[in-house]
Amino acid sequence: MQQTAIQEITAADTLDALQLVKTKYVGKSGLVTKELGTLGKLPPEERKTRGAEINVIRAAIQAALDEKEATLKRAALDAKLQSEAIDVTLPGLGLPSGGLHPISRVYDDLIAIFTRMGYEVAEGPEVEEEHYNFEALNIPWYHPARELQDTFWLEDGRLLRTHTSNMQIRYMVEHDPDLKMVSRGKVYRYEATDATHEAMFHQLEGLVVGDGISMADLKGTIAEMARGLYGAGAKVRFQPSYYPFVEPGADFAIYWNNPRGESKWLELGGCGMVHPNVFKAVDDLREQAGKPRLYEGKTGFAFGLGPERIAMLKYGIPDIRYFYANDPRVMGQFRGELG
Ligand code: FA5
Repeated sequence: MQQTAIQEITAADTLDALQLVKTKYVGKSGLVTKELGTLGKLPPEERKTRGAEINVIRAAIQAALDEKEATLKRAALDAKLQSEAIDVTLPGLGLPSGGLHPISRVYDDLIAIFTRMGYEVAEGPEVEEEHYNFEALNIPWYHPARELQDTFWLEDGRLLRTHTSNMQIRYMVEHDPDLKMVSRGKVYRYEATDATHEAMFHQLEGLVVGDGISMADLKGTIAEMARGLYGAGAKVRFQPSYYPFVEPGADFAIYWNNPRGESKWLELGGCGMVHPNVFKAVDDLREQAGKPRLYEGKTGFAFGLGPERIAMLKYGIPDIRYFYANDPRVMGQFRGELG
């Protein structure tokens, strides 16, 4: 029995297997234990020698078990340390990382340029009252300009703002002149989409109000923005245009060589000198809110532009709809710092 037990102990290659052998021989109802239990039936003279014999066998088996257990435990510990060891020569694991959307990148560039020039950054609602989107901006209900910006209406009479110019009004109602403000955000128009038009897009609005502000200040500001975006060689172009909330009004374009060697005039947005009717509408709203009328007689300029146009040219994206289609083949190119 001792021999088979030792063989089985040697063969046991896991702690579990060893435990089975242990139970089989020296457990409570193991073979050796049972053998000891038979001693009581033997005559007293045999009992002593037989007992001593069995104890020797039991001690040998127990010693073999203990030794094997220690060996197996050491092996298990070694394996564990081995698996936890750090191999500094292994190549690192690539972690998937997100990235900023190209529109966010362009916005960040623009905001940085304007905060450097001392502008405050404001944010306002996308669901807007008709008054702030149209009336206060000198666009009464019968005005044909409303058709230039086809509108998503809500059942409660409010609308999805068609431009960020609502922020001109909201900001002037809240803040006393003089001021310099930029505001970014989503705008919505009920129009058919194509490569350069989306129903949801973004705008950056700018507003400066003070005394003796002139068209020259406006042109200088747009030129400074262009240089901030595209470097010292950037050129800007203004063409007369009509927006009810400015007089005179203009569209502006920037001439730029992009990284792919394309140079072109990029029609970016509209601008102009704040219309006196806008200041009057602001003072009316301020008066209703118990605030002093501080705007009539002031001068100011405003502009609004589309960052999608900048991003399309900067990153060589041929169709505005790619920005919002969530196609990983497109947006996957804007991971990390790339771009
Ligand atoms: C306006 O929205 C005026 N609020 C801009 C303004 C502000 C004028 C302050 C004067 C003073 P307009 O509709 O032209 O203007 O839009 C301005 C810019 O938004 C456009 O030049 C273009 O860059 C972008 N834009 C207009 N419609 C879309 C569209 N459907 N998809 C993408 N970009 C558009």
